[in-house]
Amino acid sequence: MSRILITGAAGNLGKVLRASLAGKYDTLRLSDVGDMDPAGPGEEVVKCDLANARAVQALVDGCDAIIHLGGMSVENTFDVILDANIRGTYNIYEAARKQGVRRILFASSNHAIGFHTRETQLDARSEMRPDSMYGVSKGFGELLARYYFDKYGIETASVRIGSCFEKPRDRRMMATWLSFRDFAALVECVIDADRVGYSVVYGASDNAEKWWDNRLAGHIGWVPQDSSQQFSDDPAIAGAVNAPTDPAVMFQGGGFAAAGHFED
Ligand code: NAI
Ligand code: 15L
Repeated sequence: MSRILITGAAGNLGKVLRASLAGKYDTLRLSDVGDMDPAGPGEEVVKCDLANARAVQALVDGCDAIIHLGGMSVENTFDVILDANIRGTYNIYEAARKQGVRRILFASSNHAIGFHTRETQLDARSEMRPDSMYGVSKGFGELLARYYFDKYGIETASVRIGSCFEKPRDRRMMATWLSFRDFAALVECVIDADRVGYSVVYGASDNAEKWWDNRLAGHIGWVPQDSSQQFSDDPAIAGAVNAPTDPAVMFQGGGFAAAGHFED
């Protein structure tokens, strides 16, 4: 794998990967609809709207693998989700098929399964239960990836990322937290694995409260190193009082499950 395309490169996780993957592959092609820092050594910077099919064809040309992070990363109106996440992800897979890209990491989300209750243990075979239109769009992306593997052999790891931030922001994130270091290591495992096939991976660190079992993704070889326990004394965590019948507490998707519909 010598040229890796990262979509969503101007976003939080795109910036994390830009730094952590620097120098590890021949070329990082960094893309976003938003502004990015100029290209450094071993980098190419390409501004592109994922909803523009022709621009995405050109963007993907010459790439060996794609880390597809770009899109609307929280709940929004259907029109916004449609262009950024549904059309955008379709354009990426079509471009991959036409340009011969063999492997993709799709940044899915815990919100594809967010209506499972907190006491439910999930693995890669668990039913999708999206908690938002955003979660529905991630479910679409996962199914699209499954289809492009079965029909065209394009490998994908659909990573159902939990909460990838510097530190957990509330009690729920003690279970869903994914450290930047563990995230970057997971991305490298997906790029470097002998075979990914079609895989679903839950993106959480080695936290004490666990909802997700990654044994069915053991072939990817990712072993998270960090734990949210180091933050258990943080006032946002230790001081919080959570009612067990509050939908934001009952469901794995937290506030996304409790929120109303975003009108167009
Ligand atoms: P972010 O919102 O910081 O970054 C997303 C980037 O996508 C932005 O820079 C934005 O400009 C770009 N983008 C949006 N629409 C676009 C379009 N039409 N064309 C081109 N680029 C477009 O999100 P973050 O936190 O970096 O997340 C990255 C990915 O991981 C997203 O797909 C998100 O849904 C997913 N994810 C992130 C989680 C987290 O905890 N950070 C949790 C679960 C999933
Ligand atoms: C996500 O999918 C979002 O992109 C992120 O901003 C967080 O809200 C995260 O899920 C979460 O569930 O904590």
